[in-house]
Amino acid sequence: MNVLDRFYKGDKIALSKLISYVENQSTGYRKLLAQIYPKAGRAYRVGMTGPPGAGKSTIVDKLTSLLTKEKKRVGIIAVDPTSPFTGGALLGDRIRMQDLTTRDGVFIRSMATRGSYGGLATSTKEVCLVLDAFGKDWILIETVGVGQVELDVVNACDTTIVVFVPESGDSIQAMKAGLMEIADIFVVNKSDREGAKRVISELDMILDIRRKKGEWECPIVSTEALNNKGIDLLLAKIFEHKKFISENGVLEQHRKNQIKGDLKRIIELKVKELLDEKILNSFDIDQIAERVYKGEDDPYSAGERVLNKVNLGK
Ligand SMILES: Nc1nc2c(ncn2[C@@H]2O[C@H](COP(=O)(O)OP(=O)(O)OP(=O)(O)O)[C@@H](O)[C@H]2O)c(=O)[nH]1
Ligand SMILES: [Mg+2]
Repeated sequence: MNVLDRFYKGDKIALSKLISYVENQSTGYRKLLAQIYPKAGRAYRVGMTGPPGAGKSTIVDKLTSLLTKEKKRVGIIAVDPTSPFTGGALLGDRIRMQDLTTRDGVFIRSMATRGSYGGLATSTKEVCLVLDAFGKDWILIETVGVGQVELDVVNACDTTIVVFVPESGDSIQAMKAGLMEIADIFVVNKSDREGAKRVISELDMILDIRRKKGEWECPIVSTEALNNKGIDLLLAKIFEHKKFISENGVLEQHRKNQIKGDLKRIIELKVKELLDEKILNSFDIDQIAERVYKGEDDPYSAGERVLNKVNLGK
């Protein structure tokens, strides 16, 4: 039996292999994605971001417990764009994804490498597609930090959760505007610590200005993930958001926008590959550069001429 057959039969090792294949962008990986694509489209994706050590993995773990109790199959992706060296100081106190769970129907994957094209956000999306085609009902994505890569990753999800801790108080005012806008649900974790109430009311004030009638009212959920408190309420809010966007067409529009973005990216990649191939094979780029250098040509006209001669269709 080949890997794909085993994948369709639910073999976890085959799933791992296909994920690595896609993650490494091995030859033919796009053909593989095209093959499994019709099987995907069912999974609901939840993205979670927030400062290092906020308790994201702990929350993901507890959420996964609740979901598996409902017989849901869960895929977890931990996206970590920081190098293990710079993140080293935090590692000691960090819940490792691999330790989290060996429950039935749960699959965990960490990702840190970026593919040669499209970056980490694209690779994450493609790994999601594989998990989706494998039959996962839910995909939970955790990203460390709140930079651009993390924003891109969670933006591709259906429900986005931003996690804070009581210590975040000072930084909330200065928080990147982008982060406020992408959040569907805010979590203030480690509510057992001092300052949680203050952070919640600060957030509430900021959100109040933003709230509009008829739109999703971004809730703030207070949790103590370590003690499993508030996680049931968080899951209830996720379900509420899922229902809200499913019924008012936002989910459909979001998925269509994602498809448009994917299409553009796939075409861009193909054009770039073809261009590289054609220019390298059919034009003496060194000679053109030489002529430009000598003042016999200019790069704009030369570029135009090259483009006119390249037939990308073939
Ligand atoms: N006091 C307290 N500690 C918590 C709570 N939730 C998680 N922690 C602890 O906070 C530390 C970090 O938790 P993680 O779940 O690894 O946090 P993370 O956000 O995934 O961390 P990174 O992936 O490194 O960014 C661990 O020691 C947890 O046990 C909580 O509700 N209260
Ligand atoms: Mg973590």
